[in-house]
Amino acid sequence: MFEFVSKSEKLYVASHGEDLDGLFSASIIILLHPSKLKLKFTAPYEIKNAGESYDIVLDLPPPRGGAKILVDHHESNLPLTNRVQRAYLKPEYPSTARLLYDLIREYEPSIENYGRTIALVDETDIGNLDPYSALFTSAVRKVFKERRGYLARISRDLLLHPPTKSIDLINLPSIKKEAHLIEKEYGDFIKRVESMEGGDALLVKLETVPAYIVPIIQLAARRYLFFGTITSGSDGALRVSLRTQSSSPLSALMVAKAMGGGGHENAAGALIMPSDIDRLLRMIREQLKVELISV
Ligand SMILES: [Mn+2]
Repeated sequence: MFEFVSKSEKLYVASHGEDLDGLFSASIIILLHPSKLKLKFTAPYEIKNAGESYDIVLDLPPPRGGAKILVDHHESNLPLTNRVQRAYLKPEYPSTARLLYDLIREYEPSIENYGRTIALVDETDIGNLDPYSALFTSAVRKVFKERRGYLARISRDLLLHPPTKSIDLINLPSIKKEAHLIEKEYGDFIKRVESMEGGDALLVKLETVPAYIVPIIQLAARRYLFFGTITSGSDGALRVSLRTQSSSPLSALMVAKAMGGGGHENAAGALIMPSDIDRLLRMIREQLKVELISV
């Protein structure tokens, strides 16, 4: 893995552009291969059926077009590993960045300078978000949607100012402004989310607030056994993002898979059609008392 990255003349790399894990996994590749690197930030629902091929795919399902190397930790991508020449896919890992770090540290011990940042990536990727990391992730999603080319700058910034605490994330020079804008615009909304009382199961449909606010809304997820957000995706489809407690009788992954999606046991998602919402509600209602609200 390390030899391939350091010896290749040119590298075409795809990484997940919607969260810290994807961004910092890209940072690690930048660190090893600073020149002639073509980085593409994308999302699972975009790359899964794409015909394009890559040298390295990080934290994403491998595309139909294939890849030389896949580094990932999503269990639901295991059936797709036949699309790649070499797959490093370990669902037991909390983050792809940690897996990449472990694959590389033997050859490049200097990477251990980023050990505390990797621990922060782990925390955010297993869903332990706090208001700072949620705000950071919202800002990243906004950038992903509005000016994706800027994400590489954030990946470089993560190497220059390695964050070790969640508050460091929103103080990164490349994201600070965006994070403050979101905080200013949705501050009241954030307070409302923080005061949600909790319960069995809740689905939140976003109608008046943008989809990039989802990570902030998910701060309420730990107060519910089963928690979901529904946002509008492309061409009429809805994007469902699910979070569950390990004590929930229904896991996020079970439900996401039944709806044609995937992810991790307690953090998963799917693209569905509006007509599928009833089926989703029925499936949850069999096990839990569920409420659907719009915000
Ligand atoms: Mn990840």
